[in-house]
Amino acid sequence: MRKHLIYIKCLTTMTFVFVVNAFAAAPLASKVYKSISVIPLPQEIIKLASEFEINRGTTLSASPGLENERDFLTRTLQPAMGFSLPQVKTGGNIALVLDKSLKLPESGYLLNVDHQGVRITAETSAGVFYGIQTLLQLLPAEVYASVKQDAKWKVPGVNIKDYPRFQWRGMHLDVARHFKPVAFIKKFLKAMAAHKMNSFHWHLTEDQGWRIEIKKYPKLTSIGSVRKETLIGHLLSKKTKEFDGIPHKGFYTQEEIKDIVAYAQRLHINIVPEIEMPGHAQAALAAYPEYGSNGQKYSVWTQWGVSKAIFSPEEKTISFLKDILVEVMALFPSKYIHVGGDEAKKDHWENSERIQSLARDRGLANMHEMQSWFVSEMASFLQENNRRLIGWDEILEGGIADNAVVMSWRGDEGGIAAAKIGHDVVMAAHTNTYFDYYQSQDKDREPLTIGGFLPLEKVYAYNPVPKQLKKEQHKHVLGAQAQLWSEYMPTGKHVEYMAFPRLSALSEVLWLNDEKKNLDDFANRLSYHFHRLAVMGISFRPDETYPKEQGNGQKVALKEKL
Ligand code: TNX
Repeated sequence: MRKHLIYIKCLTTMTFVFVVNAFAAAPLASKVYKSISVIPLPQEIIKLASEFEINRGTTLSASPGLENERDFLTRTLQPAMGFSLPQVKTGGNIALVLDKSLKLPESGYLLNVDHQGVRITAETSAGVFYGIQTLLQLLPAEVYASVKQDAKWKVPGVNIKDYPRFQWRGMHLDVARHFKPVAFIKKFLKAMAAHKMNSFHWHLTEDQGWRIEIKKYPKLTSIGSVRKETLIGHLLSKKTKEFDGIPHKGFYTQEEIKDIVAYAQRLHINIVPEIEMPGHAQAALAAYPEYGSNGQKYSVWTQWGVSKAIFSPEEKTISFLKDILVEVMALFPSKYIHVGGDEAKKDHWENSERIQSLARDRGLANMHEMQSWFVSEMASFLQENNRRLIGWDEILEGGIADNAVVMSWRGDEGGIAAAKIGHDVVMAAHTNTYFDYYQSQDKDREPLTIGGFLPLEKVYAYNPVPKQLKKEQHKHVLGAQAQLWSEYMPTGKHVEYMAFPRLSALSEVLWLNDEKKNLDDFANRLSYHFHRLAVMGISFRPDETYPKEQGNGQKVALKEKL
């Protein structure tokens, strides 16, 4: 059992530092939890005896360059407080300060609260932003409400020094199987930011729908964003498949995407767009069959699983996809552009004389090498445009493109193999990060999912740096992310149910150093964090295991809540 250290400093003439084991010293620990239940837990907290009250008289100042962070704080507090904090140039009771001399790890910050006020200091605006998120979590959960309270809020005295363990703290969301509106995306981004997560992987194209407007190829959305109907129930549950007869459609215009990207930037979240290739291409090929591999006419897929529809590896298709990436790059400033690469069934390549002869001309031994050639074309194109390709771990098969980043989903193995040969990796092992899996083994009470079982504890236990890596290879692990594949998540509410509270657990995996993690301590803080999620209007899955004293033994069908 790892020890979890909380430093408690009493502001007296003498300073006492108690080292508290959250398991052993329950009474003292629980006092701390009442006032401090920040998720993810800061790296170092020293609790002070004094406190500060935020009220109508409290002023706010911000260094030049922190206008966005200042506005974020005032905008967040205003609805609940019923007034905006008055601003002063310098020396506010709440002071947001940029200080280039701190020498904290990347995105780190210092947060000091005492009877005189609140001071958040960091080298970067991102650091200040994370300090603000911590400050919000030192306040009552009601700060996230939009009901005017004319608040007088006590902030507990603390000295916090904090910084993230990983630079990639991600969530993926599949909006292709089931489209989600702009308002939901923004709500989700805001909730991510509250957990100090900074990378949103937006899965925009699939067999079952193309969700991003591309001006040069309008049929991608006029045809590719609409499917006639959707499979009812689980893919594997019945011999005769039934469909709902209801068209499912939706896409984001470029204007909407720009708006979401700008919104995310204000929350210090980078959006990594994903355009799937060469597989998961059926919706695109329904619109433009000429870029397929066997001349087949398609319609946008109405069921789940992996379609055999695959882009052809011919020059004209490569140009088509590069045109699409040009528009994608114009919309997304992200250094990383995701091109999928997963689950590409090669049957139509194998069976095509034309593609076999192309392989011979290119000196490629098999269709894995053909996929590798395909991905390398995209990698060099992205690199010429000063971006980096990222793809699912299948991009290792047949030889990985220079400079490509691997997203390791089938387990840790892909990530280990890639890091060993010097490639950067993002860990996304389905065993610990697939939030489309069941949250409980009592499956009858849960909404239908794709399968699997991923309880909160298993998410919390994840260590994105595999033991097999040598110390000098650790730097290649950029971080990790969880996946929300939406075959069985038709609504935003349903996504929230699958995401929370597992996202809260993941945020701590990604932020807090591994040796400081402690499941029981997290569970205690989570019991208060649930109030925050509720005030934010998030339809989280109520947790019956943690904290142990909660849960009245009543078993309700959780799926009825959706
Ligand atoms: C595998 S993970 C997929 C997705 C599915 C998911 C369901 C990956 C790269 N591909 O297309 O939605 O499993 O869990």
